[in-house]
Amino acid sequence: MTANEYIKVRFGRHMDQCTNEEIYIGLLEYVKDKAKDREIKGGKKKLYYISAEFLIGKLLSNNLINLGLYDEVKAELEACGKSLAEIEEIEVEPSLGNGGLGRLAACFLDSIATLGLNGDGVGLAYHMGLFKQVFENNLQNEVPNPWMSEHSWMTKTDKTYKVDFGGFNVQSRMYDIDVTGYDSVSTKLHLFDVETVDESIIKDGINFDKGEFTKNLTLFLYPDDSDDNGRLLRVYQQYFMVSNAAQLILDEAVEKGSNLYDLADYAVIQINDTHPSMVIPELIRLLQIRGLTMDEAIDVVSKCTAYTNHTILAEALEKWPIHFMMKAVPQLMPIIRELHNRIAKKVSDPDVAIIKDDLVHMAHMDIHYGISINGVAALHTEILKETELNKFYKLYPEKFNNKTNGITFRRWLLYCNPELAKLIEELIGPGFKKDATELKKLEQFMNDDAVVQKFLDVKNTRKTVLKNYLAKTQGIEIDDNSVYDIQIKRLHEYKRQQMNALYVINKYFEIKEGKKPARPITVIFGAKAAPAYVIAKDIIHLILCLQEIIAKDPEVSPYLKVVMVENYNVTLAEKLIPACDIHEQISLASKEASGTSNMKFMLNGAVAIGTMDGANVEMHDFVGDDNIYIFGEDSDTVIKRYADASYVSRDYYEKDANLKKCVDFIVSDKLMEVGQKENLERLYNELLNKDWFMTFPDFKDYCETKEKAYKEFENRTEWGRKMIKNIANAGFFSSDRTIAQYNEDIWKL
Ligand code: B1N
Repeated sequence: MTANEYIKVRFGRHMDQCTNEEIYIGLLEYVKDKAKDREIKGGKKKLYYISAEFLIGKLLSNNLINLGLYDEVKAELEACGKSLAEIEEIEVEPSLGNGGLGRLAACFLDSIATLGLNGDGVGLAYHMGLFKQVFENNLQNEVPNPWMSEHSWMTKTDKTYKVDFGGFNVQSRMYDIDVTGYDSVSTKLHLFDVETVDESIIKDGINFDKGEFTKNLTLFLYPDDSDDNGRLLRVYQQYFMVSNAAQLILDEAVEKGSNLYDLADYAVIQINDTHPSMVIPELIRLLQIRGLTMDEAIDVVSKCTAYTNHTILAEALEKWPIHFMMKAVPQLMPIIRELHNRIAKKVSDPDVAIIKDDLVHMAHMDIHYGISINGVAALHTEILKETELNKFYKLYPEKFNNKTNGITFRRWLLYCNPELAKLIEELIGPGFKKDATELKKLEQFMNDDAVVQKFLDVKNTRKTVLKNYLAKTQGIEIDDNSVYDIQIKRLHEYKRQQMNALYVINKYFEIKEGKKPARPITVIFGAKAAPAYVIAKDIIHLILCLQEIIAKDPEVSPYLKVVMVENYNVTLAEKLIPACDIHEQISLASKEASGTSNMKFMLNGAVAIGTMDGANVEMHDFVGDDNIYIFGEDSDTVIKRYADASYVSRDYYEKDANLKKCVDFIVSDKLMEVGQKENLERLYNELLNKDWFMTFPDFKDYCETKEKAYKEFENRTEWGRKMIKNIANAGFFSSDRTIAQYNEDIWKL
């Protein structure tokens, strides 16, 4: 049955007689039906990828592509005067993640299904997900982001579990989303929810009544990226997630014939950051209930779990106060104490203890009682081994391994940049769609100026698409002849959006002084700040104020434009990334574990300006000095600076007149005209008295390197060669490669 026929049966009318809403619902049901016919991957041993976040993005087009129906449906729609792009706009993006960690989990599921591995995702069905960002008076506000509706990709199952908390229990329900592999089999994303959740307790933005956990358990996703607010509800959410996961895992293993002593032959669990760490004591507890001794249960579970670390920021390494645990999950504490005592008997060093100063160190438990610990980029894993987790590395060198992150090329090339995918296919054939390393073949065209021009043409097409999209959806006008310089990621001081903002100020002064850029520059930001992260919100305020004063200044606005897109999400990323010329990867060296937008931009022919941090280091290895703009201090220097506490930001400010002028502008009368004194002064003081992420030492190099990039951008053919070099070398960053490595080294499915 074609989509058209399906819709006719469903609504009793031909597609061209249906509203876009009806067509969306029809297509959703059509795709769900088609997905049902797909083989579901089976097998004895199964991977459970447990994650508090799955930032899956919109699924209609993704599923159409993966099921091989995209061209057909698009043509059917066009034949009756409808456009798939318009239908897509009806779908609400589920915001079940904060940023890179959640999006990574979604890319991984796509690759697990595509590679035909027997593995499912397990997480939570947050009713509101991450907040929606709205700007008002140049400030970020947060409002709820409901996404669940009668017609959704989630299917209600009849699986329910009882989950016990201190003093009460809840009944869960499992909902499934099909994960359609590309031209392959399907797997499932299982999201758990509680039926007693009550959306009506939300009042005034994203505030809600904290009283009853049965009403708020799965209401919101914690809005912190690489940060932690240490709140009690999070413990409840995490335990709810892992207790369901553990019950599901044991059920499925037993169903397949496990006697539970051999659980490791049936299940391997990837713990995505420490958020699911309680699965270890929970499984031990459940195995004891099912008849194993403590010794046996610990032995079994220790063979089943593997942990991925995503950050070295100390504030994000979860440590739960014992009194939280005693309140929320008292049944786990005796087990955690036992796990602690067993280690303490063998190793006396308190730095590797599971319980220290009345805090439970979740990562420590994962490392002692798991088969593997991995970092997410080569540099990050080295830092874990040599510095952050060095004592653990000395205990268990064989457990440490690196798995450099990756992205799914289905969403981040085939779907979001069809013009580029088509050009690549014309040049090297379709093989790259299944084997990303084939992109390397593009290098043979780097000296063919006619081909280079085609890549430049595709970029220009995408720049115009973005221009039109921003005009339509956000009322923002940009010049598609300008250079698009883009920084999109969560707002965090270590990612240094404030340094990019200082650069904008620097450029503003240059233009005022008569030094005009060869071509207009459009600096685009997209970022949400955690609602409680005061300085991050101040940085957003600064950027929005700069946007306003520059737009209003006729001397500057023809040459420089600042744009902060509202509510940056996956859907916007899909529009921004293909259109980008220069992407900002400017975190303080050692702080960004990997980064994944860097890979998406590279694949879409943008050139990075970045520090030697995270996966930038590996990107640089692939493309060489001429095809990426590297600047700033390296991670060794930074780590030493922290170790000897020698950094004084004010010294740089006093010595560098240009830096001083830019920093002082933050509290100038000009900015106060459109901004809030309190916010701007707080940010200014933070930079002058602390600047914990060391923007000042890198500022001069950053400005000079950007000038170099803008200058080289003007040699269009040479720039086109850089674009091709980046695309050709992006193959390594396919999540298919990453997942194959996880399977080879850890999961062994
Ligand atoms: O995980 C990504 C990396 O590419 C990024 O470099 C890294 O910053 C990101 C607590 C986190 N690390 N830690 C988090 C998210 C939510 C939360 O509540 C921490 N996110 C990252 C994928 O590896």
